[in-house]
Amino acid sequence: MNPADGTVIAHVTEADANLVDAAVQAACKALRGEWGRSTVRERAARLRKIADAIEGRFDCFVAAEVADTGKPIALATRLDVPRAAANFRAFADLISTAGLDSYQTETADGKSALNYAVRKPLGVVGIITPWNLPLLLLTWKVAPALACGNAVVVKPSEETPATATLLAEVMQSAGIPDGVYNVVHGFGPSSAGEFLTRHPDVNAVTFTGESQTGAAIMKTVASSVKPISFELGGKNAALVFADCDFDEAVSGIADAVFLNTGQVCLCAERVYVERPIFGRFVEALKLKAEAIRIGSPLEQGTEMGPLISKKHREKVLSYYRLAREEGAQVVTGGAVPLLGSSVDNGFYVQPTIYTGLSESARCVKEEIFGPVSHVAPFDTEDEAILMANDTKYGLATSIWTSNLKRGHRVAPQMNVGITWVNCWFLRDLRTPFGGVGLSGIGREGGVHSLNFYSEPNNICIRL
Ligand code: NAD
Ligand code: 6OH
Repeated sequence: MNPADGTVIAHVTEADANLVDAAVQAACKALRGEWGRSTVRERAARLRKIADAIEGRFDCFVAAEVADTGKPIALATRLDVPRAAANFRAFADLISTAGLDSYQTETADGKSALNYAVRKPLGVVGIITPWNLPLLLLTWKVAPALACGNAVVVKPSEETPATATLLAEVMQSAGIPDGVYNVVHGFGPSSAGEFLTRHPDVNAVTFTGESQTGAAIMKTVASSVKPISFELGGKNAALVFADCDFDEAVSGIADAVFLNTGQVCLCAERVYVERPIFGRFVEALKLKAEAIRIGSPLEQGTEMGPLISKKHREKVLSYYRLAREEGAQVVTGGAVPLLGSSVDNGFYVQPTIYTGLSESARCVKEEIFGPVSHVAPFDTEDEAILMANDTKYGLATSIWTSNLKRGHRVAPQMNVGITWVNCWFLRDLRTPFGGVGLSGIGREGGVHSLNFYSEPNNICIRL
């Protein structure tokens, strides 16, 4: 369904257990063939070809992503599709230069042994991804999995099946052997997602999505003790100190709250502002929110599209109602915009800012995943740190200050996987990415991805 106008754009076949099994068997067969014997150099070259082929069909990928998600064409052009190509190039580079441990070992008899580890693929990796950044998050896992020599079966979100399918065409054109990249479509429970995680020949599962879904997948994979990597939800804080560069902080926070209609796991749904600038900051953020151009994703000037689905809009609107019940002051938004065009049938909501909630309010504790944030004042650095950390999630924080010492002092005290100082969602693909608590298990990115998607085999030779 097109979230921008509620029309059906395509039908997708739901994979049953037999079709999932066929995909897994195709992957097993590929591992026994040419792909299983491939060298690092060959795989790196193929990954670069995939990146080139994505760029060769750039407009197709943008169109598919925009149709599936309703995100503005400018955003898919700037973020999603370039990152997909970058993911393949990054892991082509990383696998080409990655080393592993080696130790010369002295033995009791005065002789020695040589230990060295080699990197082996896991085998068949099941990859399950969400709808918010469908191609970006899928390729973030497919690229390192292929770099390490695995075969994959991917199950994209039922909301956003198109780009994973287009990627299969790209794989063929880039010379990836049949069976190395397989796509199955469908839902999660009692459908393709569960069949994939349950499959005995799937050697590892990597998942990005909701924390609750992560818990369900963990139960399913427990009986076969599969390695897992989970990138889950967030209820991320931003700390704005009075000594920040004010305009830079307002723009940065507006981005951190509203990008992709607030549907980025890293988005800041809790903003804490030092009291001397609180009033001025809230006013400036309100002006930013009200200036966002909401509209058809196909128009170049559009800055905010709809939410992903009717169901998700109902969830976000239920939090907009709950915020009022919990005693919030509505600074701006809180409703459905009326745009006076065909997009009024789409799943839009207004960018929304609240103040005045208690720190124990559900709207301050639970992930909403929409273009909404609560802004609260703080008086001391210690108080700000305590409030930021008072959550069961732990994905990302951003800190806004011109005091470099403060930035260094506060950043390591954040109970999260990623802290940005004077920026947000600034990515270097070599860095560890992931969360603590309800936000995930494990890290992907750089060598951390290589370590998840491969198994070291230590070889010890008596000299
Ligand atoms: P979701 O958990 O509902 O679905 C994600 C995927 O899991 C889909 O493909 C779905 O079909 C599948 N799935 C659902 N139940 C399953 C089951 N029982 N077994 C196997 N597969 C199952 O998540 P969503 O609504 O698509 O995405 C939004 C959520 O993802 C938010 O919570 C967001 O914070 C999180 N997210 C996290 C990150 C991160 O890097 N930490 C990145 C993006 C999104
Ligand atoms: C979540 O919605 C965004 C995740 C981003 C990444 O995983 C990334 O690598 O940038």
